[in-house]
Amino acid sequence: MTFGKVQADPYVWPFDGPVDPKRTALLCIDWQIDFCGPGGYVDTMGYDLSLTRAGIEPTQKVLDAWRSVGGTVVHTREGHKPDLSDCPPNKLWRSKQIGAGIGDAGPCGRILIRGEAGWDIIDELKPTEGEMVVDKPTKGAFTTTDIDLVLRNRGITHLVFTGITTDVCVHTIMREANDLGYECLLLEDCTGATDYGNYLAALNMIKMQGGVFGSVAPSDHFLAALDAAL
Ligand code: C5J
Repeated sequence: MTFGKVQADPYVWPFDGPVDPKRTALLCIDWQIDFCGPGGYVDTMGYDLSLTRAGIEPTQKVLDAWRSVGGTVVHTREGHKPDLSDCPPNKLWRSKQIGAGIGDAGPCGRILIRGEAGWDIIDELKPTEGEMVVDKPTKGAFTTTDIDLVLRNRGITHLVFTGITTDVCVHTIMREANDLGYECLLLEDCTGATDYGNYLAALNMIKMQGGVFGSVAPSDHFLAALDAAL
């Protein structure tokens, strides 16, 4: 039966019944200027911003629909303390190698530092009052924040992923969540990577072994399932 379920690849999602907005959270991962805005971290590294910006519009549509049904929304932000005490020396060193040192001054303030302009979430996808915002100094979120505790307290068992970058923070968080038993879906047009080949590979990796990390679908399939489920 697919009523209220998402036509996804490699399996119709979720595995256990129609989409249930009470048990499902929409994740908006690292939609920050540093990852998709002019003058941010990704831009300073010289990557093509159109790749990480590609998912903004589809994510806005999903976010609007999800908010209208009162679903839980969780935003994450990657960033470090101003004194860099939570930045591992190897992460800092590598960022300097590529010319975008964490904590260095850039057009959007200090790169990847909490409170700076570049660390902010882009206007198009700004959190609204009451939405959860998770700050993490890491690619993942489950080992360094209270996200798991908060989701479990709300009875959340299913996660729908949007965000950037597909192959780094999105994948890391999806893998963490999947290991903890969350039923995960990635919306393929609501994400992007700094390299198109890596984006495609990241989608493909999820689909291996019958959905080793969950399932993947276009956002309009999710919206159709949501309509049907309601
Ligand atoms: C990266 C992220 N790519 N949000 N962070 O360093 O994917």
